[in-house]
Amino acid sequence: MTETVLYEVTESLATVTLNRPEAMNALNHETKEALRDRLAEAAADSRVRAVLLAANGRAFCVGQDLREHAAALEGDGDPLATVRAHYSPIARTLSEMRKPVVAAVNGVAAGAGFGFALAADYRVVARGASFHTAFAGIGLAADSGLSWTLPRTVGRARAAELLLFPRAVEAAEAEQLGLAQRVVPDEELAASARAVAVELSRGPTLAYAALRDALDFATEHGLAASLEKEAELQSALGATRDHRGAVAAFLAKRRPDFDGA
Ligand code: T3D
Repeated sequence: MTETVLYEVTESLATVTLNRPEAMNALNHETKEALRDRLAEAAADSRVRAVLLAANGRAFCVGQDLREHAAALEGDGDPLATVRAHYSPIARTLSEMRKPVVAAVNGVAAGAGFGFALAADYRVVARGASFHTAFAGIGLAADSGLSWTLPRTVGRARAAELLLFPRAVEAAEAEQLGLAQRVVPDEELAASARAVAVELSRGPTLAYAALRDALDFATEHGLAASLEKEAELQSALGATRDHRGAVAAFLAKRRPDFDGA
């Protein structure tokens, strides 16, 4: 049987690939379980220093598999229990792992698929791809962290517009809004996204984790507290091999070699 999520570790990069191309990578139970577990594996593996989230086929991910969801609506129990069981843990792992995450957005990213892409640190987006909140179109609000990440990325007013009036946000607009950090021709997506992820996988992993912390902290706190957080994080990084080695490399006019420690 074909695996719905592929997982590969090459050197210090883990690549997690959604692999239900015939279903536009809609998230059925099996795919959600596999995605949640593979991402947790990448987060816990100390050899892995960056994660690339990619997808096979013409879509990135169209969110919940609505055929499966329709069946769940007819059954007993809470048909939305999957939000706590799958969507929230996946969004948290993507957002909180101690290493950077790159999303290669090859096609439409809708609903939870949009949420997962936005939980990444860096989105490389194919010119033919798009983002679609989708939720209100089926009478839902938001999950997979979208109510948290979207206003932080595009501002509250634009987030409200995109959530209240779901529509396809094409790549060019996504770049203007900050949803896409890099837009590339469709045929260059795989190589471009991989190059970004490989570069991050060879970088100062602890500094990247601290940057995640600092950015998240600063969105919730004032200047004084954020300055204190910066000082705390910089002090901790001062003791790392990567920092000391990079300073020595700079003075010796060499390129630094980071090993993530
Ligand atoms: O359990 C819970 O529900 C809670 C969790 C929620 C998390 C979520 O993600 S909720 C949001 C679910 N997703 C959606 O509502 C998106 C639904 N899809 C669309 O709005 C559109 O398909 C797209 C905007 C994503 C893409 O449009 P387009 O024109 O490129 O494609 P299409 O023609 O609409 O769809 C192509 C096929 O994919 C079609 O099937 P068919 O007619 O060829 O047999 C369509 O039904 C199918 N498809 C698209 N999205 C889904 C789907 N099948 C199942 N589930 C889907 N989400």
